[in-house]
This record gives sequence, C-alpha cells and structure tokens, in this order.
Amino acid sequence: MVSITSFKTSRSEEIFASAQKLMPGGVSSPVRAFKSVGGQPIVFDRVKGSHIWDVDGNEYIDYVGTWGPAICGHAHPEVLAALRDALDKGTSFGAPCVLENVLAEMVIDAVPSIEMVRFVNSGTEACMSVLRLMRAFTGREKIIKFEGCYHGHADMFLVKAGSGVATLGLPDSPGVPKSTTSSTLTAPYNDLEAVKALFAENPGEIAGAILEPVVGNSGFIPPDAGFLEGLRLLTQEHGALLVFDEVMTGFRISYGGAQAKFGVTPDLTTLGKVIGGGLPVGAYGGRKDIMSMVAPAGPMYQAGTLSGNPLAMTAGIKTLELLQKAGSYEHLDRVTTKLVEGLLEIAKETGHPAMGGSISGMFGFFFNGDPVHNYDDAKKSDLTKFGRFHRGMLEQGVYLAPSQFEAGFTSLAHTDEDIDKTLSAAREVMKQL
Ligand code: KE4
Repeated sequence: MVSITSFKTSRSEEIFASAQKLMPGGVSSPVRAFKSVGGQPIVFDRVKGSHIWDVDGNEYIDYVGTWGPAICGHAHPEVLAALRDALDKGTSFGAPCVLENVLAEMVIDAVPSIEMVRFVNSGTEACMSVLRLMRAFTGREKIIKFEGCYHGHADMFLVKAGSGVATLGLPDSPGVPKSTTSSTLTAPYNDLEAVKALFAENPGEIAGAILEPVVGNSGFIPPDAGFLEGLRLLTQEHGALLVFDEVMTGFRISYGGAQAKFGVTPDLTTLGKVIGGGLPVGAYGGRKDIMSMVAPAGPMYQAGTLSGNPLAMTAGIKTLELLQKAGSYEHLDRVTTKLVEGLLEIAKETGHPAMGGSISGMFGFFFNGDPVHNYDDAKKSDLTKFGRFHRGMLEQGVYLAPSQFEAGFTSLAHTDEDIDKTLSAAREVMKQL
C-alpha cells in the first residue's frame, strides 16, 4: 500500500500542466479533471487487471475501470492476443466485415429487447441515434428523460443531465439551442406520477421515454420496485416507446443487462463500454419493425466511418466470450457486495452517515444519512466530504471515480485481497475525515 509520505505525483502534475495548455481543461473528457474532488488528476502510465500505475510509479486498485469497459480486468491477455491477431489484417475496412455479424449475434442472443442492432462508435452516438429513431418511428417529437440521467452529450439530452454535467454543475450547457431542448421533458427518477402527468399534459406528442434502468450518472441509484414495470405500461398505454440506455448497465448488471435482471423489456436499447472491451464501440438495437427504419433499410439516416471496425469488434467479442464463462457474474456480485457492505459498515463505525448499494459489478455510495431515490436526493450528499474521502483513498492507493455523481465498477480481476486492502484504506481515511 502506498504510504502517504511516499505519495509523489510530480510527474503527473508536470504532464497535466502541459496538457492544460494543449487541451481544454487538460483532458479529453471533463469528468477526468477531478474538478469536484479537488487536486490534480493522476496521469496513468499503464493498466493491468484490477490495478493501474501512474507516471510517478504509484500503484492503485482501480474502481473506475475506464468507466466500465474493463469488466474483465484491464489489458486481459486473451483480449490483447485477439487484438494482436486482428491487427495483422488491418485496423479498419470501412466495409462489411464478418466480425460485425459475430458481435451482432452475441448482442441479439443476450439482450431481450434486441432483434436487430446497429454499431456506432460511442454511447453518445448510440443515444442520439436512438432518439432520432424514436421520433422517426412514432412521428412524434417530444421525449421524456429523467433528472440526473446522462445519455451522452448530444444537445437534446443536456437537460438536467448527470455525470460530468452534474459534476461540473452544468444543468444546461451553453451552445444548446432552446429549440433543441424544448422537446425534452424531464421527470424525477423513480417518480411514476410525474411521468403520468407529462403524458396527460402532452397527449399524443411524446415519442418515448429514455432512462438508465439503473442510474450510474447521479451516483448509483437503483429503480424502486415497480418503477420500470410502471414505465413499460405507461409508454404502451400512450403509444410511446420505452428506451433503456444500457451503455453502462449492459452486460454488467447481468449478461442480458438490467432488462434481463428486472424482467422488463423496452422497445429499444443503447449499449457501449463493455461491448467494445476498451475500444470505441456503441450500439443501438431493438424491435425489428423499428430498426428496419434505419438507413439503408429505411429512411432514418445514421452513419459512421469507423462503425463496426474489426479491432473494436474483436475486443468486444472476446470480452463477451470471457463474461460467458461460468461464475463471472457471481464473482462480480460477491466482491462488489463485500466492498460496499464493508464501506457502509466502516462509515457507520467512524460516524459518517452513508448510503449505498450495488448490483453485480456496479456500485455506489453517498455520504448521506437518508435514502437516495433520485438526483435531488443525491445532491443532498456531503460533496465536500466525498472529495476529501476520494483524495485520502488516492493517497492510500485506491482509485475511485472522481465525482459523487458517478458509479464505481469492479471486474473479474478484482480479488478478495483488493477488497480487503480497499476496506483497510477506507477505515484509515474515514477515521480522519
Ligand atoms: P460515451 O459517449 O461516453 O461513450 O457514452 C455516453 C453515455 C451514455 N449513456 C450512459 C448511461 C453513460 O454512462 C454514458 C457515459 N458514461 C460516462 C461516465 N458516467 C463516461 C465517462 C466520460 O464522460 O468521460
């Protein structure tokens, strides 16, 4: 374990200082900037399994897992070997490749709602495409999203979004025209009455509702009993579509995603992260009658130079193959439950009100004495304390997501030793919080 006195980050600081002159905020994505937890971001040098090493040689147990894709552990030898073989055949074809068929079949076989799928290059692209498809199929313009849910950075979703938008306190972003978000209706997560009211106020105008079936972008917030089922009935009742954004939960909450876990089948689903195994892949899919509207089969246009490229397909295929191995999800559930239950026990012992939970390899906790059912509840958490905790854990060699409004992720590579070390670090830090 890193001792605090030996915790040197001068090389990280040097590289980050240069990065800030070259790239806005010195990062390629805002949440990496540590804005809400303070201090300088850590510059990584290499990753392996459940661990990461920074450019100063510090080692950390990693609970971000590059925001979800590293579910089998970073740099899994079988994924790397498959990529090495694929590399000899080239990096991108810009033409049909059998590997797209292979991954498409795996996704269709796994995810209950998906009869047909289109690959894209990010979760954002998947969500913006599925939104266009919802509107194309129903002929309606308005959509319902939920406060604190994040569906990527496309204009129409940047309304009370989660993740980095919440982290940076950007409920709406400049540059997003009012005309774009005027058709975006919002409701609190877990509030069926609010959704009913929106349908009543906008009869025949709502194309559908999109949500994270388990929220990861306001911190970790699971659906209340009956919430997903209620949404399914409400959307059907009003001729609207139900879309699960499973970019984060897909193949993580279970092999069939949250929809398989909770037994609620949406009309459309978005995917990302895990299905790319660390390379850029997103996807949207669903009922064949809806997906048949997507060009060139139908009139709804969407395209992408690198969509379905052989390297990304290869990493995704191998990752899903590894997840199919017996005991994968039992392992994720066991180590993650041990982690969160341990953290909550230590918080209680050291006098810090805390709430939290986990499902499979996705978890979160809040320094908050009351249950967290939605984004407003999450915002009442002690964000300052979270920042101090994050820093303290970093100095103890544990890398947590640098925001209260993010979820944490474990992998097949996380061991009992990792969890035990994390909990002993947490005890040290919480005693001094
Ligand atoms: P990307 O465009 O970042 O691949 O996916 C957007 C997205 C869509 N839907 C959900 C549920 C998501 O969680 C995301 C992206 N997640 C964030 C982390 N909360 C990515 C990290 C980042 O923005 O750097």
